[in-house]
Amino acid sequence: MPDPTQTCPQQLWPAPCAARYRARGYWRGVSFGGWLDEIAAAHGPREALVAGTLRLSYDELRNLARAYAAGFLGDGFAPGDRVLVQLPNGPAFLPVVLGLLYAGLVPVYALPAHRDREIAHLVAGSGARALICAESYEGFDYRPLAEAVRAACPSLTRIYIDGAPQAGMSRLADLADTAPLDAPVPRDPGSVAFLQISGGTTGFPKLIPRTHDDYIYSFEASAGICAVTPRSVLLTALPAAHNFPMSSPGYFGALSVGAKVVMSPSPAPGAAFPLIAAEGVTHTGLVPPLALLWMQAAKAAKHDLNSLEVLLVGGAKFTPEAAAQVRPTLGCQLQQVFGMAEGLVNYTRLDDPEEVILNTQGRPISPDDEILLLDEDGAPATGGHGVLHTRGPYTIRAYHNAPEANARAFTPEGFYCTGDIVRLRPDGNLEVQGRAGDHINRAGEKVSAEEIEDNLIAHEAVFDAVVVSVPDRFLGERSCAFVVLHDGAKAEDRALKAFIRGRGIAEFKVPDQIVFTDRFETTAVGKTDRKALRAALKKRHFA
Ligand code: J2J
Repeated sequence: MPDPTQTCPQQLWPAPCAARYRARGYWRGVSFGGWLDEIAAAHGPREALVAGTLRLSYDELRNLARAYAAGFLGDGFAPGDRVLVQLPNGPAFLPVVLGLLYAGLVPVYALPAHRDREIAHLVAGSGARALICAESYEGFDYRPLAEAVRAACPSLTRIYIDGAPQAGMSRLADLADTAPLDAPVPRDPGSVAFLQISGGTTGFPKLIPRTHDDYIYSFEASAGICAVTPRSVLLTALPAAHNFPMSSPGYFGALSVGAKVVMSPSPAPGAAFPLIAAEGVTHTGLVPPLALLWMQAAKAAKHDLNSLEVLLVGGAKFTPEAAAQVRPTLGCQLQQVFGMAEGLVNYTRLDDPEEVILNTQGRPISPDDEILLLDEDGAPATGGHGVLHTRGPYTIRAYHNAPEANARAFTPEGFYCTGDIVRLRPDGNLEVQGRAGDHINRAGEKVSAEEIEDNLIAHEAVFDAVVVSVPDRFLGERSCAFVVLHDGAKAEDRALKAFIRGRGIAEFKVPDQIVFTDRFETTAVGKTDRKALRAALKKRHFA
């Protein structure tokens, strides 16, 4: 087992690439700590963050982050230590994350929806020494989860609770009372700033190491492409730990130009619309199912949404028909975004012809983003469509601590295999056409078929299980599990779902539908080829 605290050499860009990215000005050589000082110096008294009743200027945001930074260091953490952050879109999220980065600590992001099995996996994979979570959110008490993870993971010594801690845990807010750190803890801008989670096609989520240099480039360039200016107001509606609301252009992109960031506790229209009206929100990002919901809700909305200028939609395919409804219903411009936490992000440009904005997922951020289309056997694709492979100044070269996944997901030349089947149009824009991999894109959350299968097979009555994605009018895709029981065994749909929940995984991974079947016709498709089996089952039942 590789050491979870070490960076593997494959993670680093080859020296000539790194030199080019620096020479071209993509990598500015600034760490997140330095970046926070830069934005505070440039925009000090301007409003930076609105979250619940908290309102902070850039100066105040930096001071609070500096206090957290001093607090973490005072608790004995050393630069480079990893800290798991599982916080909802509330007042604590940004000051805490910026505090960690200022102290040279490495956040490991998790979603509020994750449960103990996933959190333990992320802690073990990163060697995290501390865990930060809310006391409760959406009716779930995170403290027993944190304690269970600590019991399972020897690296984890400290638990910070945003709210009331249990015995043996610390109160997060106490850290904010520490005398602020004067200057950021120096970090190599080429080093890993944080670990992001991948949607994952196989097994558990993998950890994505993003460096200061590459990430700051991606969101600063995104802010320009999305026309975020100091007078912009960006609403963070999607879960803040996701790469999309973080960096496309995200709250980091907004802060980089002196705009105001508003955190919405939920992406539901009931929470977001009043904030749009009250704060004059100009930009936000949504996954397609939420965009559909907002367009529906806007027809009867009591709130004034006139301030909205740009709606970014991505994370899953937005149909041209739905795309055409954005301006008539929400009165703002659509910007499609096709990105991934591993790096590459494509945008339609705001001055593109309507046809491009409605029908494509745009083109890359950087002139140095390389696009390679291969067929499913790895040969150069013909006819302008194939599986998208990419490398460039903000796309990782390897996952953290995952040699087997790396062997599958990266070519020897360092291209990341996205698993997305795309068409590259002559005008340079990409159209996402499907996926080569086996995951379910459930309302933008990527769920690995294999991970659900493994959880189902753990049930004593289950002999075998195969999970496929099924088109869903609202979610885009939903999961359907085909289950074969052991001879004579009995299990019901509801009991199996409850079993999966009880194993400590996020609710969005519980199969939406379970179909019991006698056996899989493995002979027809080859015994071990689960990919072919998935395709055959899907075709037979849902074609
Ligand atoms: C079709 N599929 C899409 C799109 C992502 C910005 C926006 C999204 C993500 C994201 C992100 C799609 N049409 N417009 O990180 O910075 C699918 C593809 C892709 C996978 C990545 C960002 N936009 N997808 O969704 O890491 O299959 O990032 O490979 O969660 O989502 O998922 P994720």
